[in-house]
Amino acid sequence: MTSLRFRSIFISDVHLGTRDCRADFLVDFLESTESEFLYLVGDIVDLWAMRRSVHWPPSHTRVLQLIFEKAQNGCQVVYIPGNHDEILRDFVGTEINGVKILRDAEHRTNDGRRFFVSHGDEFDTFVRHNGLLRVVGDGIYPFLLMLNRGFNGLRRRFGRPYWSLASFIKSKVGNARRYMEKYETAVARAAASQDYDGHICGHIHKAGIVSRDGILYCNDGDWVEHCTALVEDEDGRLNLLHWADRKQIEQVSEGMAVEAALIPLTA
Ligand SMILES: [Mn+2]
Repeated sequence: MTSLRFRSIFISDVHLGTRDCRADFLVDFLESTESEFLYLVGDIVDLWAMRRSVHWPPSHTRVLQLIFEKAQNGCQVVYIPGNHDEILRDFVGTEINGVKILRDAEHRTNDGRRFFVSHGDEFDTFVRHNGLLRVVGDGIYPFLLMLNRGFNGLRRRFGRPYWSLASFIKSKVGNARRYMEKYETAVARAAASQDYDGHICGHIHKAGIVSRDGILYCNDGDWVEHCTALVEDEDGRLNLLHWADRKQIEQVSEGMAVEAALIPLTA
């Protein structure tokens, strides 16, 4: 298998242990890529959802195996717990099979820029009382994801590639869009106040690379709806990869509009 090489890979919001996790795509992604750094930017194992019910097919074990294999083979793997795996925050500062657990991290790109890396749930307080959070809280989001599963099952039957219905609906809801913008602004402001060139996070399940007042806001997306990863090439450039369908890998580069990252893949 040909391997795609990157300097760094950032993924988050995998939600292993739940039915919505697209572990099949992630296994393919991890097997097809190599990197010097791998950042797991939170909500990798959904320990929170697993308290109610556990869905753990072999592909979920395979994801963890591949991560540990990468660490054993010299890749620097950092695990930053999010709000769905916050129990792991008790283990910050320790190392498990070569995987370092950190509360947050600083990543220096190969062109010398400094990025703050964190899951991003700490910014919820800036954007509280908004539509999307209520939607998430009221359980409509899991319902959207369930709808998404059925919809993509149908698409597969008709030979169409994966496409996120949940994301499409969210992008059409004004409240959700305003929430995303507020979130991006809060993240960028925090990075600016600490003299970072940018901030890399996840949490809101919307991948994007946007420049806000000279600060680069990067969100690596998720592996329940979009199957996206943020990658750094050898020149230090950051790109967004869509891995929803191997044949239709979409790449969005720095500087492109954030909405471009979410153009649905069409057959
Ligand atoms: Mn989260």
